[in-house]
Amino acid sequence: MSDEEDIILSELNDEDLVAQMMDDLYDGMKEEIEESVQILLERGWEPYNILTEPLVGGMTIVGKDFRDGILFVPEVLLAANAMKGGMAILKPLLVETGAPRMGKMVIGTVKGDIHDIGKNLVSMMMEGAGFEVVDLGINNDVEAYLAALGTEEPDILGMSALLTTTMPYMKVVIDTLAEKGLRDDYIVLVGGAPLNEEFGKAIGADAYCRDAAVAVETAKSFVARKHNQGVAKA
Ligand code: B1M
Repeated sequence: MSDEEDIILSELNDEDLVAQMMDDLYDGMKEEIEESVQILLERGWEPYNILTEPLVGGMTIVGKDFRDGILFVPEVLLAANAMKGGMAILKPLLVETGAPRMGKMVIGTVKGDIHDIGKNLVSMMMEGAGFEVVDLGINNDVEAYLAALGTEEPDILGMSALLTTTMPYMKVVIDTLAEKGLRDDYIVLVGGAPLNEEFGKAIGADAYCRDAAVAVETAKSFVARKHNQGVAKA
């Protein structure tokens, strides 16, 4: 029997359990991740801290080894699957906060891009903060965004891109909104690992959001500003 098989997750202290979860995420061990998430919840951990420390922290390590050619797509897919297992347990806890209704957001990953973990995390945190979220999924072209904006009439359009090759597509969407005279109808927030503030400004977004927590804070402040402007005009 290997050392791995001897580990009883519930007997590890918090620090060792978090380290073990990062290893398990790396190895794509979904059931172990789910069990560990439950253990941390039972120990009184805040769902947000479970998301950010072992899960997002573990995925950062996966990302580095993926970049360096130590991990390949199949392994990263397994890690992503394990992460999603943990996120599924946390989602209802993040969403059921009883927060007052804040506004509505349509969000999707842009055309050519199938990364959805970060976007899903943003959706969960936004819902937890009281926003209604319509998630368009991955690989959205400009027509898909426009159609959803038309039917859903949100306050916010959120776009996610994880590839340097797909992030320019955000500008295509924003330019199309401008051409149709719709740009000022929405707060446009963008995010994803390769973006930065400068890029957000350059493409004409209202703001770049570094992570899900920043997305929530940014959305809240823009929506409050929009409402105040509405009151001022009335
Ligand atoms: Co891919 N991948 N991947 N990948 N992948 C990256 C992005 C990469 C940086 C890895 C690396 O080389 N280090 C690299 C991109 C390099 C570049 O463009 N410069 C890369 C590559 C190259 C690729 C492929 C091209 C590999 C290949 O096929 N040869 C391929 C592309 C497929 C495609 O999209 N067309 C590919 C495929 C995949 C998998 C399918 C295996 C898998 C995705 C599974 C899935 O998402 N369901 C995958 C994964 C998992 C990653 C890494 C390892 C992890 C991404 C992730 O989930 N992070 C990633 C490495 C990395 O980013 N370090 C990598 C965790 C997540 C919580 O963070 O997504 O950054 P993140 O989201 C954050 C913030 O960015 C922000 O908030 C989130 C939460 O805090 N945010 C927003 C994100 N979206 C937002 C939207 C907002 C606001 C904030 O709107 C308002």
